[in-house]
Amino acid sequence: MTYWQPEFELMKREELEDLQLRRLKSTVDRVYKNVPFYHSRMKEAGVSPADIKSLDDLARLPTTRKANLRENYPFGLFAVPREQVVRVHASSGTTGKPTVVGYTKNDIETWSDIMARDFVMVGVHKGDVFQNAVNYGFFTGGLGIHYGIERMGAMAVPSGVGNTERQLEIMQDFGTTVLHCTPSYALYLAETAKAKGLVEKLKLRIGCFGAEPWSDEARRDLEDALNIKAYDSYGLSEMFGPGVAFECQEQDGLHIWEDHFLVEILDRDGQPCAPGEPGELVVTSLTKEAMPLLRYHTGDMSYFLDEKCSCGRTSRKLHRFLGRADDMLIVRGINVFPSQIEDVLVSLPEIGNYFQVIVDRPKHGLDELTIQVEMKDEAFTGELSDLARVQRRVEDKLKSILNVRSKIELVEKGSLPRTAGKSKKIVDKRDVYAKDEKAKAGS
Ligand code: DLL
Repeated sequence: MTYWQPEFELMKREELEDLQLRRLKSTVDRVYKNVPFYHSRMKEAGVSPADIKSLDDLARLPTTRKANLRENYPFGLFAVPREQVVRVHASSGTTGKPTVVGYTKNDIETWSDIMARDFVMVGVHKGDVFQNAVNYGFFTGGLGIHYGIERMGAMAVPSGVGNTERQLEIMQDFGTTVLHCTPSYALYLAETAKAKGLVEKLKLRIGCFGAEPWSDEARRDLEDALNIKAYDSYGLSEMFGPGVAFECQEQDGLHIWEDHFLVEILDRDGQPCAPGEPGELVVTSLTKEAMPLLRYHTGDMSYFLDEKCSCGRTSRKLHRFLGRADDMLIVRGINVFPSQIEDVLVSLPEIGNYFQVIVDRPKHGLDELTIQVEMKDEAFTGELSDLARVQRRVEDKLKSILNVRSKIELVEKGSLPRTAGKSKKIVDKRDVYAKDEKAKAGS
């Protein structure tokens, strides 16, 4: 077994907790002194840096949410003078002002080591040709992954986003062995490679996929289609970017790097969830310099897997993400996670990997859940009665899992939108109505 930083990856629990406490104290001290937002929030909560005596005192600290980043746009949460910030990344800002995150030189070093740790963990070697097929801009998946590849010594191929034909050409010409992109783009690449009869010409061994939720079945499809082992990669810009949690070769949960991140799983009321109970991942950064965050609500739902991992790493593992707390649909009062829908769809042999969930509320009516799904070519017999049978089968299976009826619309393969970035699987038309009503009320 190879490790990038065995001194941290294999650290005994007591040593790790000592380290976490030291780092937590230092982080709290720095934000109290240097970030007016945290200074006033801590004063309001009646807690000072001297009160942090054990890891349990974490619960006394104020929490941070995405809205707080927006309110402090662009640099208001920096804990170091602006001159020490050597890079920024930003979110796209589709839901308001973009949120900006900053990095010192040390932050870039720390992040590169975290990424290198992840890649070595899944078996990437120095000689590997590593194609990074994501956006190299404000998105952290471009430069974040890139620096990690260079740090551990494989060859970085910054192919960037889109242009699928060219991506596949590069893969063949350069002999790409490791691919990083979003899982939805990987599925599209796989589909295109198969259609062009290119799969045999590829040398891929490993796929690292993340930045959006995906399922175990999608993993199996990708592994079969591309002859690779596929690993789940989780991260968020507010905590550097990619690399926060990553699967090891056991492919059974994501190791979260607890020497850098102090993690909690909390329920809706902000109370810790019982082991195995899903809740929201809340993270405190322990080593970030430019923009440390206390108890950041990620909005991502998961739970701790508390068994020891046979890879030897001692950090706790998280179950594959179930979706976002705010993605959770409430349809006729029932909580529905898009990941539950995906799990059902991908388990049916007739159904392909693309789907879109549309939630609508007819005037004065009940919520309606419509799911457009692409059928696999081989499942098309041309007989209408066969289509109706598949449709019923999917509807029944979904009803038994979700406890709410949905309408299935079977669509032709290739007709749902493909994207090279994060895919949009949910269209909630009810929001539009809400806005219309607000607009009407205001006029
Ligand atoms: O998506 C960082 C990243 C880049 C992660 C490349 C992995 C690979 P943001 O754009 O800030 O950062 O989006 C973060 O994406 O809060 C999750 O909701 C979602 N997300 C990221 N990875 C996963 C994953 C990057 N493996 C947001 N499974 C997070 C499920 C994920 N959701």
